[in-house]
Amino acid sequence: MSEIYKGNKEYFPGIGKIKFEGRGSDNPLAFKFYDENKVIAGKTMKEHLRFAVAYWHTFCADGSDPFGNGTIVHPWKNAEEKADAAFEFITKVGAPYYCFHDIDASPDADSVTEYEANYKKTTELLLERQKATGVKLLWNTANAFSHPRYMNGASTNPDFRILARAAAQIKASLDANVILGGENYVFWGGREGYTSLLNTNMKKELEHMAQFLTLARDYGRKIGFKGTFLIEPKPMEPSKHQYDVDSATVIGFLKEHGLEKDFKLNIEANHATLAGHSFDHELRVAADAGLLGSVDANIGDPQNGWDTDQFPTNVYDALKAMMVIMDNGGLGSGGLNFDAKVRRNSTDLEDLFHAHIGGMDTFALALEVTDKINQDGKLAAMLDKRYESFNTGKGLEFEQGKMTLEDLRDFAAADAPVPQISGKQEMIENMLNRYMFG
Ligand code: XLS
Ligand code: NI
Ligand code: NI
Repeated sequence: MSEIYKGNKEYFPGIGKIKFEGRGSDNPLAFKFYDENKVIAGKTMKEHLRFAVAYWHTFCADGSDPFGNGTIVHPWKNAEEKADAAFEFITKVGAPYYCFHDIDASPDADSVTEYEANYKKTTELLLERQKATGVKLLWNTANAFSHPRYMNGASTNPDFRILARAAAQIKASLDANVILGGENYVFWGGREGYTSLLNTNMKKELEHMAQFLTLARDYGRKIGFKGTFLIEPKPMEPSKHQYDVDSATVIGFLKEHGLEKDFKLNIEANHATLAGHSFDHELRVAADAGLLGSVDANIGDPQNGWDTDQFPTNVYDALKAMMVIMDNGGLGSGGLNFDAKVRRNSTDLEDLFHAHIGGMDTFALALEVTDKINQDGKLAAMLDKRYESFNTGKGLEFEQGKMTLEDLRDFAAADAPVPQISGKQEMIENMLNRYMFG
């Protein structure tokens, strides 16, 4: 198993394996906080954080936006060169995982059989490189939103023939997943939604989506997929209204259709903010339902109302996310996938390294601070204390379902005046700053 993967050509010359140099280092191509072997709360940083590189952004995105052509030129052209570049990059940056859409890695084709044949070849390319490096597949997925055929949706398309065409992509992607030993499989419903209710039978579309996911689940299990299926909520963009709006909506949908044993949620920070929530809110809702599966680690820009997919550099937000993730006992088979791209004017290939180093350092810091908070125990104790009236007496009876509404009334009528108890928010916020910078 080689440290750095080398294909026929070196795509990132002059950059070696990114090393941990610590806080004192001013080497921009070194980790200041991410020390993969450092043990925190019984596991290494690498085991806690389970970083993944996203094929679509890092090896495909060319900087184009609705107003401008691509600005970033990639020297890799075909699937094999791209795979070489990908594994060179992933091993240089030291991420244990990667994620991809079918057509990020493999050439698309209108004919299903040609598409499948391409995908088979690409799967072999990827498998060889996984074996040579030890890099693993966190998840793959099918892009059933870019091609014009999906303009009215994939599994929610009003035309059955398009639904079936999407199924061919999902089937092939599950086949590839099993060969590559993927730990999860993702569904992000880019165009599973509507642009106008006037031409949409929402009930029918949602039933189709549930039926489609059920068939995918059954097929995956049949061919030996043992990992977790993940749904990635997002409220809009590209659709005006996407059906998988947020964690709570997806949890309700999974439970309604009996899918909650096989499916969990992949929470993306920028999708949370688009839904009008915070990242930690979405993680918390999923974790509380026992359905937190994985994370797409990125950030949006508060001045932009769209999915800017920026690399996570905000330690405060990452900290609040890590607090939920650690409280959840980690991410299980999930990980932190950088669903993030460099800005359109970050045109050096080296910028891909700066971006990932920053993201990895940000979550490493967040992990360290979360551990400090947990070791100290003060925050957890304050949280417990806030609910202590439910630990004994009538409060406990209420929690145990032993009280009626009349009992509550009688308790209220008999009890002494209730003291005012502060929520102490500012004090807690100050404590967080001390944990971070103290
Ligand atoms: C788009 C999504 C997408 C999924 C994978 O907003 O984040 O990249 O993660 O299809
Ligand atoms: Ni995503
Ligand atoms: Ni996104």
